[in-house]
Amino acid sequence: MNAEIVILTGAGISRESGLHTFRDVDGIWATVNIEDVATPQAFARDPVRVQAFYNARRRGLVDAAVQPNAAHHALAELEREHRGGVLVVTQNIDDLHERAGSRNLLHMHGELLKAVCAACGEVTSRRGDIAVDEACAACGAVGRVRPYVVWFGEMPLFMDEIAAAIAGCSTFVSIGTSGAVYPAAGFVQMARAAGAHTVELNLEPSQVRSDFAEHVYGKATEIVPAFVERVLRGAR
Ligand code: BV8
Repeated sequence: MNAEIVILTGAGISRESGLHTFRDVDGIWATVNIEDVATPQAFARDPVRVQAFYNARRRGLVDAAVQPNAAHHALAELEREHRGGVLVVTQNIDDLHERAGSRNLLHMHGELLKAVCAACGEVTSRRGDIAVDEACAACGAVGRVRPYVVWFGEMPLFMDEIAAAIAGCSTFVSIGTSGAVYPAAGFVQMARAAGAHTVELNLEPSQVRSDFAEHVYGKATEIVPAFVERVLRGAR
């Protein structure tokens, strides 16, 4: 997957679409503990609570009020117009990048609108709730169907493709992420080691701000279209 520009996105890019982030004052982790809903142990201990947490987020995402915003659309335009190739690696489990038109896209933490059977690995599209005692349509196992989401302590998806893309890129851009979660927060160091120019676009400095060569702070719907405009006009 050779792309001149690799872009990492986090919850901040979807904030202006109405989806909450995680670590802002009104974020998801302000009202619920990661250990209670976003680990394999939590799922084993209390599947009712974990399924309810993701069913509520899935219902929120399929709400017609939630639409891609100008930042998602700007990245899709950059992919269409930039000849050197663009890859978006998102930590987000929403589908707003796809709906804005991004195609070269990797969901490293999974997708809220998919389910996976922990018994047989079958991945299916899912817009409705997942029931705790659901039987897998492929293998029949009961109670093993879970959100297709990477929990804490689980290996993120597409790590080999992401490492290869970062090793070959000339510009690495991070948008709307606090730099709190690894391995995603370490990608900027991999990009610097590969000689890429590194840019942080965020509402405020992230926890890995000092790893970036360039910084632009502001709301994603304002700074991302402006950044894309600069790149497409030829200036970096
Ligand atoms: C793994 C899916 C290993 C679930 C998520 C020390 C070092 C290295 C690793 C660790 C460590 N200690 C613990 C670990 C492991 C752990 C980790 O990093 N923990 C953290 C808390 C310290 N990592 C893991 O467990 C990962 N796996 O390491 O596996 C392994 C090895 C071998 C074999 C097996 C396993 C897995 C991590 C994935 C967890 N799942 N998501 C779900 O969504 O429910 S991660 C979770 O945080 C979120 O989903 C999100 O994807 C991710 C990052 O959050 P952000 O997207 O950055 O959101 P946040 O709210 O934090 O920030 C938003 C930013 O936006 C803010 O900066 C804000 O200013 C900005 N913003 C707000 N509004 C706007 C804006 N910007 C622009 N415009 C706006 N309008």
